[in-house]
Amino acid sequence: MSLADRVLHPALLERVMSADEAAALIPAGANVGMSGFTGAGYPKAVPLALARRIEQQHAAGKPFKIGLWTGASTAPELDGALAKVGGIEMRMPYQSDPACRERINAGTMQYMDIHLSHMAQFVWFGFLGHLDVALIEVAGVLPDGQLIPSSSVGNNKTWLEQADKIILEVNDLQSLALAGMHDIYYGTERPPHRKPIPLTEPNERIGDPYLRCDMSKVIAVVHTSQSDRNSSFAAPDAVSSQIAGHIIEFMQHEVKRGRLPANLLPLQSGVGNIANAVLDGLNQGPFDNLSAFTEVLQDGMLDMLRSGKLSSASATALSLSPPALEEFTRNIDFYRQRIVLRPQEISNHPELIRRLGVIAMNAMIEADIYGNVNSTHIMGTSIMNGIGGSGDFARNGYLSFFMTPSVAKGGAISCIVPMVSHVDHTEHDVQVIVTEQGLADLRGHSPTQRAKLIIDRCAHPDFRPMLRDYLARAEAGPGGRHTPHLLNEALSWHQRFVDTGTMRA
Ligand code: 0RQ
Repeated sequence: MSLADRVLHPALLERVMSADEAAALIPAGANVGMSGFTGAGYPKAVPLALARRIEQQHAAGKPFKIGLWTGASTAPELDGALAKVGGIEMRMPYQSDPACRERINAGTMQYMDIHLSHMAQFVWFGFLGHLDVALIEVAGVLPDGQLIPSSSVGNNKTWLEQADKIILEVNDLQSLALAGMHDIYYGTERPPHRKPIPLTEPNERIGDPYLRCDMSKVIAVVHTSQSDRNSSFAAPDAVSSQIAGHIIEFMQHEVKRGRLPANLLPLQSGVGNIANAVLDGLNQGPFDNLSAFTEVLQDGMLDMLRSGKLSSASATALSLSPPALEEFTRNIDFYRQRIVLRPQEISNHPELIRRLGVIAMNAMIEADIYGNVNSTHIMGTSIMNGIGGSGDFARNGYLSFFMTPSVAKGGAISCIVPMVSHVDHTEHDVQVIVTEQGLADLRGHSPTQRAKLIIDRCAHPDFRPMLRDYLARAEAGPGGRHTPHLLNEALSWHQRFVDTGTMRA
C-alpha cells in the first residue's frame, strides 16, 4: 500500500521525508511527547534515527539529550535505543525497558514516576515545562486532517494539542480497520472550568473517533512498516493459577453476600503474566456478561471477548502477543463492536473509576504485614518499572487487589515483609492481598488484625514463623502501639538479603 492510500490530506504528502531527516528537526534539549503505551502504538523509525543522531553528536563532543514523555512503556526501538546512547535527560511517566532501568538506577538518566492519569493534566497545568515536539504513530490521515490513531491512544491528544511541532509516523502495519475503535474525549478543561465527564457505562462513547490535528504544526510525515513489540505471555503456571483461583473464589463469595452483582463490576487488570492468568481463570470461571474498564487490553481480555464472557472492554492500549494480534486483525470488525480505546486521562480517570466501581487487580513486588504495597522498587532503591496506572485504580476502585507470588528469587526473598522497602500504595488503598498461599481481605480490620491475616493467609510457610516472631516482639516492645514496629529491625530483612543473598534468618 502506498502512503497516498493512508495519507488523504494532500498537503501532508508534501511533508513526507525519511526518519533521519525528521529526526534532524528535533533540537537538543527539546521535550518530546511520543505516542506509545505498553509496547503499542509507539513511533518505530524516528526514535532510532534520533538515537543515531545523538550518538554522532556525542562522538563530536556535543551534548544532546531530550526530555521523553510518552503514554507508558514503549519498546527497545524507542526507550532502549535512546537510553543506550545516553539521549534521555528526563523520562516520564512509565517505562519498563532494561536499558532505561540501568541508566535510571545508575543516576545517568532522570525519571519521574507519576500516576498515568496525572501526566496529561500536569502538562496542561504547565507543571512539567513546555512540550516542543509531538512524535505520534498513526494508522492514517483523513482528507480533513484528522488522524486515525493506531493501537494505543495514551497521551496523544494532549501531545498533539500542546506541542509546537508535530511529526507523524504513518505505519502500514497498523490496520486501517482500527478506525472507529477509538473514542477521543475533548471536554476536559482546566479547573475551575472542569465539568463532569459524561461517561456512565464502561463501553459508552463520549468523544470523536479520530484525533484532531493542526496541519500547520506538522513538520514531517514518515512512512513506516513495522509491527508493535507484541510480547508473548507465559502460559499460566501453578502459582499464577492458584492466585487466580483465590480471586475467583473470593469474588463468588462477594456475589453471594450481595456485595458484588452476579456479573461483577468493570474489571481492571494490570500488566504481566499473573494478571493474564487471572483473566484466563475468569474466562474459565463462573461469571458471565463481564465488562472491563482498564488501561491495557492483553491476550486474556481478548480471549474473554472472543468467548463472550466479556461483553465489552474500555482501555487506552492493546498489548497483544503475535498470535493474539493475528486473531484480533482477522476478526477486527467483531472486536470494534466491543472495544473502546480512549485517552489515558479518561481510561485512568479517578472520577470514572470511582463512579463505575472498577475492580482493580494489579501485581506488586512486595507487601508488608500492615498492607502497604511496593510496586516499583527492588530492595527499596532500584526502580523496576514504575507505578503506571496501579495507583489510579487502587485508590479509586470499588475493590483493590494486589497480587504476588509469596516468595521471589527461588524462595530466598519473602514478598511479605515487616515493612515495605518503598511505598507506592498505602494501607489505605489496599483492600485485598493475594499470593498463591491464599487471600487476605483487609477490609474493616485494624493494623494488628491485618498483620495476622496477611501472615496467616499470604506469607510462605517458611517465613511465617519469622514474621510472627517479628510481630510478637514488636507488640511487646516500646513500639507496640497502634502499628507495632521495631523500627531498627523493620528493614533488616532486606538488609539480610543484601548481605547474605537470603532473607532467611
Ligand atoms: O526479577 O526479572 O530479575 O527475575 O522482580 O518480577 O515476578 O517477573 O513480576 O513481571 O509480574 O512484574 C510489580 C514489577 C511485577 C509489575 C511488577 C523481582 C523478580 C523479577 C519482576 P528478575 P516478576 P512481573 C497496569 C498497572 C507496576 C505497574 C502496574 C509492575 C522482577 O507488575 O511494574 O501495576 N507493576 N501497572 O525476581 C525483590 C521482591 C521481588 C523481587 C519480585 N519481593 N524482592 N525482587 N522480584 N518480587 C499497567 C500500566 O500501568 C502500564
